[in-house]
Parts: sequence; structure tokens; C-alpha cells
Amino acid sequence: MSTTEQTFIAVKPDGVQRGLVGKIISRFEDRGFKLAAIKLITPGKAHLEKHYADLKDKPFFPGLVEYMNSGPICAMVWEGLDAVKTGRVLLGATNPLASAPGTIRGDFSLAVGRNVCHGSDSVESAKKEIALWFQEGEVVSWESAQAKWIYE
Ligand code: DAT
Ligand code: MG
Repeated sequence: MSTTEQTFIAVKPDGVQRGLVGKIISRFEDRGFKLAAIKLITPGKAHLEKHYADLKDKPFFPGLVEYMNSGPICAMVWEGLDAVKTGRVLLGATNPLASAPGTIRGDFSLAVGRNVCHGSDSVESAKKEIALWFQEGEVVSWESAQAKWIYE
């Protein structure tokens, strides 16, 4: 089993404005995931349209891009065992009304269009998203002192 799977996690503009960056980081740290990259960024409309290209035909697409473009985003790469799938479990369901309490969306949000965070939905899209949001060298390879206490 690989402990080096990576996922792209972002705190959306509402999460940044609401001061949830630290709390969201803590959920991933507390679970045992390792931070591999982080930056605060306002990447602009074209970049956000590319990020959500799969959804371009949805009626909510223009509003989604406008919302994502409304303030800084905290972009991160988190690494660890089953990071993509388990990362999405930490986020909760897309619609916060269906997100379980204890998840980020289930604890901090109500509306699908203000659901505070993003997480990659597959290993393949994680690779694409990390390449879109981070330059070579911004994703750091390092060994956590905790690893031997987290993994068997
Ligand atoms: P997720 O963010 O859980 O991967 P997604 O990729 O299907 O969900 O959609 C991306 C974002 O688009 C989602 O976080 C919030 C918004 N969105 C999804 N469905 C929506 C809807 N029916 N109405 C408004 N916004 C929606
Ligand atoms: Mg998605």
C-alpha cells in the first residue's frame, strides 16, 4: 500500500473569508496526512474555468466560477494513505445539507454554492489538479518524523 498518494485540497474563498483555513488544515494534520504544498492564490477566471472544465455545461458553472474568483483560495497538496478518497470523506458530501456532522462541510457550511472546500475526486484528477495549481518545485518531498507512528 502506498503512503505517498497525493490529493489537491483547496479552501475556497468563503472558507478563507470565514477564517476556516487553520481548522481545515488541522483536520488533515490530525488525521495523519502530510502537507506537501500550500499557497494563497487568486488564480483568475481562465484558471478556474480550467479547474472546473468538466462542469462547463452545468447551469451553475458561471456562478461557480464567479464564486471561486471572488477572493483568495488556499491551495494545498496533502499526502498519505488513500489521500484522495479519505480526503473527500473529511470534506463531506458536495451538498452540505447531506454532509455528515464531523465532516468539514457538515460542520461549517449549509449551501452547495458555498461549501468552503474542494478535494480531488480521483487519483487521476488529483494529478491533473496538482499540475494545474502548482509549479515544479512548489510541491515538497519531505519525511515526516511522525510517519513511523502513523504507518505500520
Ligand atoms: P465536489 O466539489 O464535491 O467535487 P462537484 O465536482 O460535482 O462537487 O462540483 C464542484 C462544485 O460545484 C461543488 O463543490 C459546488 C458546485 N456545485 C455542484 N453541484 C451544484 C449544484 N447543483 N448547484 C450549485 N452548485 C453546485
Ligand atoms: Mg469535484
